[in-house]
Amino acid sequence: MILSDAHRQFQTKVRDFAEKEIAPCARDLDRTGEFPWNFVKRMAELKLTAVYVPEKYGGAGLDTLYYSIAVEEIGRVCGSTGIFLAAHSSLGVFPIFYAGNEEQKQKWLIPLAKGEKIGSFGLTEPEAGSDAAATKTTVKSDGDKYILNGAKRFITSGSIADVIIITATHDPAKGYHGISAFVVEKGAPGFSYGKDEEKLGLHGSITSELIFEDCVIPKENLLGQEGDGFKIFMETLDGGRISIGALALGIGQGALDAAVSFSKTHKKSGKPLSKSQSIQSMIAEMATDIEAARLLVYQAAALKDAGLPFVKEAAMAKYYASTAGMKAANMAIDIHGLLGITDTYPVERFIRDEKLMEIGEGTSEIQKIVIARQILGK
Ligand code: COS
Repeated sequence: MILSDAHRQFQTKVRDFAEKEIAPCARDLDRTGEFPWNFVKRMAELKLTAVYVPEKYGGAGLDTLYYSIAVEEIGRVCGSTGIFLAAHSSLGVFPIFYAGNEEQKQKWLIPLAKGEKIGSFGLTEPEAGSDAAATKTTVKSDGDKYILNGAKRFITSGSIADVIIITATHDPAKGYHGISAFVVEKGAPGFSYGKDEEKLGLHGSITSELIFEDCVIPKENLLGQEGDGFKIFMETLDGGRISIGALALGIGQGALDAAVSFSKTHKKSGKPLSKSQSIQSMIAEMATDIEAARLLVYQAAALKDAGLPFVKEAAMAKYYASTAGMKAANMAIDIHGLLGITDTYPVERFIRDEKLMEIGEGTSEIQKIVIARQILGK
């Protein structure tokens, strides 16, 4: 897909920022597991924390294609910073942008979009992941308040977020019709944190457990109407899949870049590896897969921007880009040989970070269910 001049200029700007400021720190971030607060501040200054949100609500006033390019370029050098951006923008910001009333937008969307506050999204529970309608967290109405009880798990940026959008059920017997979406603010009475997870990859990203014990929130924190929560979350995930596709694409591109550079600078029998036909074959396969992933991601973004159906295409983009990215990261390690499994080169980090793209925000199996239902009907 040919990008417009404006999209290409934006791509150059984000690439420049990612290469100059984030790339030199990506290895240390992975080693120390420290959250990149300084990059959050820089992304806010560069208006990257809510690229697609209109300027009147604190965003950059651009579109989903710009946003996908931003996530891709940042993911190309650092998966941890990329997942922060994707989770904040697609999962923390979007539900309020999409389903919030004007008062909620003024209160939460503007500071989230400006990057002054961090957003997060609590759907997954210890016993409800892929089956999103099986939410066990309950909500009870109590005068002008709601009382929440339950727990959420594997929540990106959960314990550092200022604003978290969660689901809870009024009545499990009602299935997805009984689920509502709520805004919970840091410090709400009865809201606490379990442990942050130690993960295979994305070490600079925080993955938390959230606990609600008679947690009290005002009635004004309901998003949409009671019972709208499942659909708000499904539609949020539809867009989120584009951003995870973009991140998977970026990480895969990073692995390809590393493999190309290594094959040109390292020799076998006196000749650069890049002169070997078997290496050329691997590079060609990786590059073709990555380009196909890029087309799917950009297409899903362009459809969303045009107001056209994009559910199937977003699921395809996430499924294909994470599969292609994993394959590329694996081949990049093969091209590096044993050096590829050491931390001298970034490819071992890329494969660990990329693995999470196949699982988070809906596994590949879930994406296939979504795609098949769009083609075959339910
Ligand atoms: N976009 C918009 N609406 C959707 C939707 C989507 N992608 N998927 C389902 N819906 C709507 C349906 O249209 C239906 O509404 P109506 O009854 O008015 O038609 C309602 O939601 C229930 O749909 P369905 O019966 O298909 O829901 P299921 O319980 O069968 O679940 C899947 C469908 C598996 C697709 C859903 O549970 C899912 O996406 N799970 C994965 C969740 C996930 O990604 N978790 C990762 C962690 S969150 S970061």
